[in-house]
Amino acid sequence: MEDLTITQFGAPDAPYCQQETAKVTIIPAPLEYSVCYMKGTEHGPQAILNASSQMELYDEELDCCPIEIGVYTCPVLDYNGMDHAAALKATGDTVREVLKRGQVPLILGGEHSLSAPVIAAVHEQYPDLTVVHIDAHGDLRDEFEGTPLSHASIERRVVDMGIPLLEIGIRSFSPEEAAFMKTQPNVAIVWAYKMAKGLATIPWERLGKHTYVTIDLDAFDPGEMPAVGTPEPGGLSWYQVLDLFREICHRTMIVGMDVVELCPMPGQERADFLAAKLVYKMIGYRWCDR
Ligand SMILES: [Mn+2]
Repeated sequence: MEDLTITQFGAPDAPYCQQETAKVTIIPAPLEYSVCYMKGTEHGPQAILNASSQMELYDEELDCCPIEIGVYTCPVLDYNGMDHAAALKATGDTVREVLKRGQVPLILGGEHSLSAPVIAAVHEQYPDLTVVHIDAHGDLRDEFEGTPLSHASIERRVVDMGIPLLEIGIRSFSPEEAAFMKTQPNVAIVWAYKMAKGLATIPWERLGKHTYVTIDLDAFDPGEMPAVGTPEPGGLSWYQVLDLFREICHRTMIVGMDVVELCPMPGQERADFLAAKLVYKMIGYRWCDR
């Protein structure tokens, strides 16, 4: 198990993992610079790839094999010798190459700060972009622990870019974020406690034609997803997140996405498997849901 190094998501046979014919390019991004509590998210992308090799490739809900749309996985990004800013820039540049090929980027994290340069690159191509952020945390601080590049500031950078933002599953929010949010008509928040009580209305009308979806795995309840750096009680369930993602697919065109903050832990391999299967369900809903 420990020596396993899967390089193609789902470990499919050719031709389903070829770069030229793929519809989606998976970018494994082992970024870890500003993690504040539990370290290890740099091992997240490889753990997802490894777990993906154990998945069944048939989707019983969609009655097809989503891998057949063409899912290319590029080599794991190498941040050796780079500082945080350089690593973020390299991540954004990789996304630009993927977009140039007409493919949708799907990034495996790695810490959440990677979403900012990725979203910036997608936004260059789709100026009408909306971001949907599924997370326990608001991530709206102007800076955190002295850096505006922090994982805890990623959505503030999105707001800075002038991109409308819809946050779902939130249950950890600072006073600064609460005050900021109330001044931002372009930011909508769906609180986890309201979802748990069946009282949440999701303002889907805020989505435009093109959408970027970022999923921080700590959005899930820690009972289902224990392997994250900053767990929060009262999270979303597996089927809740799948339903949210499917609804987004029905309402808009997803042109970029990421799954971030997996922090693999010995004895909690179920978390790696959840992340891998989530990525596969996202691909299925995005391309195969007719
Ligand atoms: Mn989070």
